[in-house]
Amino acid sequence: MDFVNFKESNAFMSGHVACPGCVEALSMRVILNKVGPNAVAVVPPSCTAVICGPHPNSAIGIPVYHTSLESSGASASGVRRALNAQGKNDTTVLVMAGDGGTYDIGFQALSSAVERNEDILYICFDNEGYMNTGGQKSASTPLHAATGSTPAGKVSKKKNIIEMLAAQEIPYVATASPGHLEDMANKVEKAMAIKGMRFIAVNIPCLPGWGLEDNQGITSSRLAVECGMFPLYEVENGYKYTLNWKNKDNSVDEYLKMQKRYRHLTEEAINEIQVSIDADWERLLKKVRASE
Ligand SMILES: Cc1ncc(C[n+]2csc(CCOP(=O)(O)OP(=O)(O)O)c2C)c(N)n1
Ligand code: SF4
Ligand SMILES: [Mg+2]
Repeated sequence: MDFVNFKESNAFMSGHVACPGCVEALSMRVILNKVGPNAVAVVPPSCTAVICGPHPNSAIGIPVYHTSLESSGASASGVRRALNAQGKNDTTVLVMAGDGGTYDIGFQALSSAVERNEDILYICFDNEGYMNTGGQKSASTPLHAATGSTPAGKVSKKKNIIEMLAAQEIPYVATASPGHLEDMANKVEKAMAIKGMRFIAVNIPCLPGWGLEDNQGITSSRLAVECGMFPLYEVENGYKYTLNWKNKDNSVDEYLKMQKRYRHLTEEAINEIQVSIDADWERLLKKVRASE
């Protein structure tokens, strides 16, 4: 069992309105406790915004700027500069956004902020769809997953935002999982020690959106890592790749079977997913070896 090395500081409070069992709430607790009180959050519309809740009843212990879905990267850049102008260069600017607000609608503002190497810690809670609006597909939705707007299954692959940001030579980009909380806490700590743009995508199995039981969030996120659907890795300055979970040991079968969004799959479709995951894993291994 993972031991999470942080001191509880009431950065995230009980009484929030996440779905019971949601591992995004658990992840927020770990991340906010690691970031600490000297921070300002920038949050676009998303489950995160709902979980944070409105002032003065916010569930999180730092100020929150609720921005628009398009503009987290730009809003956070403005907050950063305003803080710097006040001499508060050591205050963390923490974006917490969903995949729709990151891979799709907010991508232009994010990509610009990365290009300017703004001093921002950007967390993307990646539940692979527009979940607080009822579960529509995003660019992050994986191949063949059924969503409200792709009821027969998505016809394209999940967009690989990690590689896109690595191509921009971002100082730090990583993936994290609520099934590996110590690794998540370590990554936040590492990112906090780096200046410039940092990005962590956190895999969030969405209970209603993926068709999971309330107690299956952690198991699903662990299986995602173990079967290679969501590899745990980091890329520093665009070239130094580190794999944090090396033992890809499961086929995708068990992972897919837990989720109602995949219940329509044929054997052929499952095989297509397996082939695609295996090929992505091999490509990732080559990059890891090349940077050793
Ligand atoms: C430009 C724009 N389009 C649509 C919306 C409506 N909207 C609010 S939240 C949301 C879903 C966001 O999805 P994601 O970023 O993945 O967050 P999640 O709800 O999954 O946590 C949408 C479509 C909006 N606020 N702004
Ligand atoms: S809709 Fe999904 S991601 Fe959002 S709070 Fe509920 S379980 Fe969590
Ligand atoms: Mg989402």
